[in-house]
Amino acid sequence: FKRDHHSVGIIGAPFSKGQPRGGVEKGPNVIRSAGLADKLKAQGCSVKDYGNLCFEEVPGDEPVGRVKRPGAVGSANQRLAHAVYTAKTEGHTPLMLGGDHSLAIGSIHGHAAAIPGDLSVVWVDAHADINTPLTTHTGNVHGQSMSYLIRELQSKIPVIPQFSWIKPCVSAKDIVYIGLRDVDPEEHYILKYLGIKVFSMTEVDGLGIARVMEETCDYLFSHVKKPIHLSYDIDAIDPSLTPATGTPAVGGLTYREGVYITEHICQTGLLSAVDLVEVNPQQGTTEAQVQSTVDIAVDVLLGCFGRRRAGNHPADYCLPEP
Ligand code: NNH
Ligand code: MN
Ligand code: MN
Ligand code: MN
Repeated sequence: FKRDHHSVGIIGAPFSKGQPRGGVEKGPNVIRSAGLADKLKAQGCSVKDYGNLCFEEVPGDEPVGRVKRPGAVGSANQRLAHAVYTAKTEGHTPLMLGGDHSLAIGSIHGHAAAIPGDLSVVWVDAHADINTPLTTHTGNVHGQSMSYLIRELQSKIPVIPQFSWIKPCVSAKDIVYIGLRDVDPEEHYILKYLGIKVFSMTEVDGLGIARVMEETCDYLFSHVKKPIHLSYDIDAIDPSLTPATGTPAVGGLTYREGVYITEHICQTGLLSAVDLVEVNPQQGTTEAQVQSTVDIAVDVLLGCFGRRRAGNHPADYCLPEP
């Protein structure tokens, strides 16, 4: 297998207006404070931290139909798309620290713009985040991100002026979902209608995570090997382990399954950009709950960038001579 040394471009996206709960904008700083950059360097990565993006206040940001905060969400994602495009173009593997999952719109958009062909998306989440503006019950854009990006769904997406810069850039056949267990009926219909590959928690239970990952890669690599965009919502992991998140859903991935996914994707050599979203320190009831959530988020990211539980050593290591 390949052992590629990533240059990681960290982009903090302290944004929370794709959903109603405050605190998720603190995600980038709490994840950094857990020592992410030093740990990545210790395992052989180079790291460029681009810092946190600044998002503008959008006055009078009234809903468009059911879609809440379209101005703030649209402009934050446009800014993020540019940042991810820049990091990718400068030779880094963008690592976007959210913030809520509406940020996947900008992250995937910027990634797609920076590579010559198409990309594939591995979406690890309890939720499908594929509601259209017309199917959403909550109006929260973090539950709609994928709908704006999938080419085959565009005839079902009404015009939202603040989102007019978004060009659908992902094909339905290039998407794999892992970890689903809280899917709205309309989302379930959309997944079937588009024939999207889904490994829900039922498949994780039935096949085991090793076969799920094997089948994920067989499926994605059956034609050309496209660069992978991994969009990892921390609520994919069981809330007993990662409780500090806005919409916890029981029956999630174990720590081992959550990390195995990243180890497996790393060893394909095709990982091209990563999102880690929905860590919300204000949703933890104790300091230990927050710490556990953040520590697991960091371990997930270390797995993305070369950490293996069997152990690691620098490529140029030499045993000391007596
Ligand atoms: N499906 C719901 C919605 O559309 C919940 C989405 N919440 C998430 N997604 N946390 O990852 O709002
Ligand atoms: Mn999500
Ligand atoms: Mn492209
Ligand atoms: Mn989720």
